[in-house]
Amino acid sequence: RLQIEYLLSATALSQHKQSDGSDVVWGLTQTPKTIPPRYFYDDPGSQLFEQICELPEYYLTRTEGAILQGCAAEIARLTGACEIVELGSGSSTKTRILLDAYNKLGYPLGYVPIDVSAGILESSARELLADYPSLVVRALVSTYELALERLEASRLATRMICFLGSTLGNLNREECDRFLSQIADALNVGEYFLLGVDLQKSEYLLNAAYNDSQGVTAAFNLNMLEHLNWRFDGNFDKAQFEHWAFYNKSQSQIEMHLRSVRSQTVQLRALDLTVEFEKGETIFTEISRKFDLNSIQKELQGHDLVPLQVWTDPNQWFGVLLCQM
Ligand code: AVJ
Repeated sequence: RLQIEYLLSATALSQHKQSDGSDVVWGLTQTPKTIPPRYFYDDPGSQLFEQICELPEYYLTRTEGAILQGCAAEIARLTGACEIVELGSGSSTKTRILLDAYNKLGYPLGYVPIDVSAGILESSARELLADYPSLVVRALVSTYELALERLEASRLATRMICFLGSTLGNLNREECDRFLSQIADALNVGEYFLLGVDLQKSEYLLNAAYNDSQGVTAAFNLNMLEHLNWRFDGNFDKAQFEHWAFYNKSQSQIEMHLRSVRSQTVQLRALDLTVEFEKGETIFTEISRKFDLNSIQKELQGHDLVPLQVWTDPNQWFGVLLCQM
C-alpha cells in the first residue's frame, strides 16, 4: 500500500534545475543574497520545524489544527470521496484530521504526500499506513513544481490538493501567481484545492511567533547553512551568523534573514562557489506573507479556483479555504 517515488534522488538531481544547486548559486550572487526557503527542510530542519509547531508563540499550526477539527466533516461531505494530495506534507499530523473525516463517511482513502524531506515523508507514511488499514499512499520526494508536473495525468479518484500551514506565504506575489496556475493545471474541472493561510494581525504577535524565547526558530534558520554544507560540500560556520526576523508592515510579511557577524569568506566546493560576506551583511532566507481573506479569495478566483467555503478561528488569526475548479 506504499509507493515512494524519488524525484530528487541522486540521478534525478542532475536533470532538474531546481535541485542541482543553480538556485543557490544564483541566490548567493545576488544583492542582497538570498537562499530559497525549501533549503530549510533537510531531515534535521524538518524536525526543527516540528518543534516550532509546538512552541507557545507559534500559534499557526495549533490554530489551523483547531479549524480543521471543526470543518473536516463538512469538507468531506462537500467533496465526496477523493484522492488527497498534500504539498509539503511534513509529519502529516493535520492530514489525519482529514483522513478521519473521509474514513467516517466510508470513503476509500488515497493519499499522495509530497515533500522535499525524504526521511520525514517515509516515516510519516509508515505511521499512517499502520493506523489506517485501508489507506493507499503514493509518496513523492519532490519540490512542488516537479510534483505538480508529475501529477497531471493519473488520479485514483476526484483530486483534492491540500496546501496547509500557510506555506503559500513563502512565495512572493509573482511566484504565488505562477504556483496557483500550476495548481489549476493539475486539477480537472470540479476538483478541489484546500488552502490554509495565516492572516494579518498584530505586529506584536507576529514578531513573537518568529522570535521565540527558546531560540528554536533561530536554530531552524541557521540549520539552513549546515544543510548547504552537506549538500554542496560547504564550510559555513553557523556560529558566525545570527538569526534576524521582523514583520515588514508595509508588505504584510515576516522577513527572515541570516546576518554575518563578521566579514568572512565561505566556499561551496560542489558548486565551485566562493562567497564573500561583509560584517553585518545578510542572507534573505524567507518571506512569510500574512494574508487578507478578501484579497486571497479574489486571487484564487482569478485562477478559476472558486472558494466554496471559508473557515476561520474566533480570533481570525488563520483561514482555511476550500476551492473548486
Ligand atoms: C511552514 C512556511 C508556513 O512561514 O511560518 C516557521 C515556516 N519559518 N518559522 C512560516 C517558518 C519560521 C513557516 N511555513
